[in-house]
Amino acid sequence: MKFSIDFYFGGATAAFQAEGAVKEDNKGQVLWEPFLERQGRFDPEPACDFYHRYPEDLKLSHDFGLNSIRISIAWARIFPIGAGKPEQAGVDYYHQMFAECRKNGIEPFVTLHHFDTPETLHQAGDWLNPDNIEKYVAYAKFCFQEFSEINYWITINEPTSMAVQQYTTGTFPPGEKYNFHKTFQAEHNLNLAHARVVNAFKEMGIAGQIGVVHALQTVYPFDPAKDGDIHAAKLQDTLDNRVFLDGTLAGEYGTETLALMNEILAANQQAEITINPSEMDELKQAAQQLDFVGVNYYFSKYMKEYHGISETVHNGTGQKGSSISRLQGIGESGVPDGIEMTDWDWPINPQGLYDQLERIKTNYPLVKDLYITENGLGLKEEKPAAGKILDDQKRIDYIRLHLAEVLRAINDGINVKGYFVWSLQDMFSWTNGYNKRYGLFFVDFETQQRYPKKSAHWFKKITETGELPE
Ligand code: BGP
Repeated sequence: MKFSIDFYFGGATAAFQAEGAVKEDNKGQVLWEPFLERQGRFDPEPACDFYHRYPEDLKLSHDFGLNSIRISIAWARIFPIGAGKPEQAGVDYYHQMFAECRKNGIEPFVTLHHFDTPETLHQAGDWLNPDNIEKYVAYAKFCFQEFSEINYWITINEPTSMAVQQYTTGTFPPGEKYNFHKTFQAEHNLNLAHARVVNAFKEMGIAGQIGVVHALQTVYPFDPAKDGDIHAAKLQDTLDNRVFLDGTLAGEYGTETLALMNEILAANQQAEITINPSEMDELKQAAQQLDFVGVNYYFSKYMKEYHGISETVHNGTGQKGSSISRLQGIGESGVPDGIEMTDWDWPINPQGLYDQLERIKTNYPLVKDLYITENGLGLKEEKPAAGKILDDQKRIDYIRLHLAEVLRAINDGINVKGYFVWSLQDMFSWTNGYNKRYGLFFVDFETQQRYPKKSAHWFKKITETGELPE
């Protein structure tokens, strides 16, 4: 079993994490800038300076056999305060960068929103404010008309990461914790924003395809023999995955999804969310028209029954075992014996990727094509000595095991058409800074020099043969 000749292999990036140049060419501020400044943990500038170094990174992609890339457009480069008059310098920049992709034989998969809401709109209520949804739709329509060179569009990257980390774990700005009402309202509003953009894309008759990217965390009961653990897994799955899968891939919330959501809200004495019936028609229409779904997969969760108050501690340093996740009315995350953890406390479980793909095929029959839009391993790494190649065998092992699950899924008739490694080159991590590196290419953030890692050479072999090398 091999990957087909037209399979997309690429590196994934995101504008705010890669570009740097946050104040250049009249770019507007995004929600992270004041938030990171208040935290004082790390500076989003210069990132890996993709804004200036994209020709080199695209050439490296080409030289290492990649035929595609995930990139996002920074909304605040086009509309510095989220709406109004477009900023020509930003528009020109993306045209030039997309042309450079083509020059290198790289197909760009372009995300409209990758965690970087303009600060002005964040201040105005972010995804909880319906007016911001309209501004997002206007921005998307502008991009569809302007960037006709793009064939693959993605509405939103990981809506779950936005909603849950903004209002449940507090690791994304505004940093609010345990507000499940706001979390679920934002989840529904993100589904609606996505749906309106898909429907607009189709109404406008834009050539090309449109999809959405979900972070899926496969949730298992810690002890499959315990009813309490089984139920805790369903509740966590509702918070992380189900509301989005149902909303974007089926266009309707299942009865069980709604019941579990309301159970969480009731257990936290928080009000139910508002869902207007006409919005459900929009969700349905979008699900029927969606061309593909992207799956970002890194880890699984193992849930235990828990009846205490919420308590979460984020491991943002890579100190193994420093995280805690106990959510009132949901459950507690545990680590079963035999499951390897990353330094950031993410349980490694390649089969979780297969299980998610299989679940989408079984439960969401409207879905057409699938892509793995992010998968990879964060490691603490040092610059290789002169003339040496950084040995990231652990990353190779991780990617190999996950790609084997992708091949298994394809073999079982699941239509996966591409795989993007997170990340193309080293950049910063939203909640962990610069010391969690994922790239195929090591970046010296002082000099911005790139150094291909062992994984880049290994990955090249797959792109040449379609087979998984040892
Ligand atoms: C996804 C994001 C990426 C990237 C990745 C790695 O959630 O879409 O932007 O950051 O996760 O996560 P982290 O940086 O938290 O290790």
